[in-house]
Amino acid sequence: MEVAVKLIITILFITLIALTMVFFGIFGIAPLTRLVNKVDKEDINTIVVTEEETETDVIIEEELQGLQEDARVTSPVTEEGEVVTQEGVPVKLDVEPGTPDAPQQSNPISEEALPEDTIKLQASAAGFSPNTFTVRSGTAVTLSLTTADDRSHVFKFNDPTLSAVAIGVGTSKTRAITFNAPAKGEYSFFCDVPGHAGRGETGTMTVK
Ligand SMILES: [Cu+2]
Repeated sequence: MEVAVKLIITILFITLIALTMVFFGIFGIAPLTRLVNKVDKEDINTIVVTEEETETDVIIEEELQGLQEDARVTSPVTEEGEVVTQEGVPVKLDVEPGTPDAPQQSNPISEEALPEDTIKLQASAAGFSPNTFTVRSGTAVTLSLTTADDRSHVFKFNDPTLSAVAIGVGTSKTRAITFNAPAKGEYSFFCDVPGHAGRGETGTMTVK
């Protein structure tokens, strides 16, 4: 009889220890371990992302240094086709040209270096050539302006919602700007050099 009681007590004792281990396993030590692991992984991810950005910065800088001084590019375009600032924020089209939120015009660039789908305009006393072009609403449009005479020219839209989209070029130079085409409609443009619009340097962009 005494032996049976001892056996039952031993079994109960072992069961208690086992239950305690399971309890701590579920609610105690194991979740803590998981939490620590999670924190570690997040830290690692943060570090990795930072390193990637640094590497990208270095690559971009090297690429810029490798390019000729006169081949500085326009504002970057995301994979989704949105034109953004250097900080990755979508550009604004109703701000002063050249301000940080505006799409940036390139430095003087050769026409051959421009993307294939660039809309290439020439400006001279004879006007813009072509003086009409059509783009699709929302798409990233690269527009270039080349002077075809010995004057400077400044491309601007009349619509204040596109005030940021402007290109100013000197003699025999080409510059480009990239922006997302606005809502469907017709947008007239002109040369902002005094006297130039009056002699016919005007045109229309159609957005479909
Ligand atoms: Cu002009």
